[in-house]
Amino acid sequence: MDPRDRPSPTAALEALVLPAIDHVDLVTVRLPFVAPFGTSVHVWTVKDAMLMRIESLGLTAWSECVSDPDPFYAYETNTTARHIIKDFLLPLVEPGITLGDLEARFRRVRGHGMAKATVENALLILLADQRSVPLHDLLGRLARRIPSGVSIGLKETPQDLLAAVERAVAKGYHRVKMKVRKGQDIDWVRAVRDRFPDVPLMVDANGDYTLADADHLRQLDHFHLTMIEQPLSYSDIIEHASLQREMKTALCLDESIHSLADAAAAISIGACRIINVKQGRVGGLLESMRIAHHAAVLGVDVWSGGMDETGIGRAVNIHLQTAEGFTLPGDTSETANYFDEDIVDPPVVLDADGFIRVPEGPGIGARVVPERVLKRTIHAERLR
Ligand code: OSB
Ligand code: MG
Repeated sequence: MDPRDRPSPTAALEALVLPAIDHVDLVTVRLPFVAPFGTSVHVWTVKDAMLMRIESLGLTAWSECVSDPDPFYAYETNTTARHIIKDFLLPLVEPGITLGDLEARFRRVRGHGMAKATVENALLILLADQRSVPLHDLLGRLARRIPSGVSIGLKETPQDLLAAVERAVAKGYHRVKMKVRKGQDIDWVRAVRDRFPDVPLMVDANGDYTLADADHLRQLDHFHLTMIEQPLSYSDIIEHASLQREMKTALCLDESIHSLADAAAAISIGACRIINVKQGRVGGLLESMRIAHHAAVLGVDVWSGGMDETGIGRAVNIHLQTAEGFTLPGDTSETANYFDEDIVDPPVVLDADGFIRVPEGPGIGARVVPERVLKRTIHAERLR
């Protein structure tokens, strides 16, 4: 069946009517990571998370912008997101219009998906709170257990890497992702494979290679990896199709995918066999559901990425994974993997089988603890 003939997974959401809003604040918190997190591009030692707080008729909803202070994962930063939210997106939010209307208004603003998702998530969470239903319920989905996955950053030594994989396997994570970069790849993957022959394993290069490295990358075909995430440039799709034709291992796109149109193009030219959906990167939950639905129709696997979020963004990613099409474990790990003390309670934990429970309370289903937010705040601004 032509994907366009299937019922839209977001029609009911597009019809939701926006409530009146009394106040909007942007609050940036700084949380130390339990250990530095390194990709081929940058090493982060703290999480500077820009949060949106909206107040409406006595209820308060929080969302999280997944940008960093720097442009080392995506072009958006906390500063650009603040600018776009404040000067272009928030003025378009009007009570009485539908979420679909709002999306149409947002479309005039080109790009800046993380900024758009921050606003859309805050509104969806508020709407869920107002109905006293969990976010996944508002999305029209049933609670289910979410499989877990962990993303292990670049380590100083292979021993450190093996120790981290050991901990993940002992915890019961359903799959392990390890970051790689040019020169810190084949031997490191081999070391992990020799020690853990059966663990579902994948690598993420965050765009560190070029097509000239194709022969080198082909060596990864020997390690039965579930996928290689974003081997080539953050902005490329077409060269990934060339590389995919030369490799047995499935390629997965992360940075390159900003919309349903990108995902559809990538799938149709064979640039990847798997897609990492980060709700922030693609502009929100509705576009995420459209991508996952489109992929499901075509039999392409999708999983939810992460941006080492606080409990707010982490909860949003968990609720999203109840949607149709999320077929593989995502980068959804325990809070303790990142923070000793989050701003949200309770923390995300794995059950004995390595699954994560989808919260059943209203909204994100976890409490944002005001004192912890206050203690960690490095910037705050009232927008409305
Ligand atoms: O490429 O998926 C990525 C974190 C920050 C920026 C980019 C990425 C990541 C991760 C960690 O891999 C995902 C997580 O555990 O939240
Ligand atoms: Mg990635």
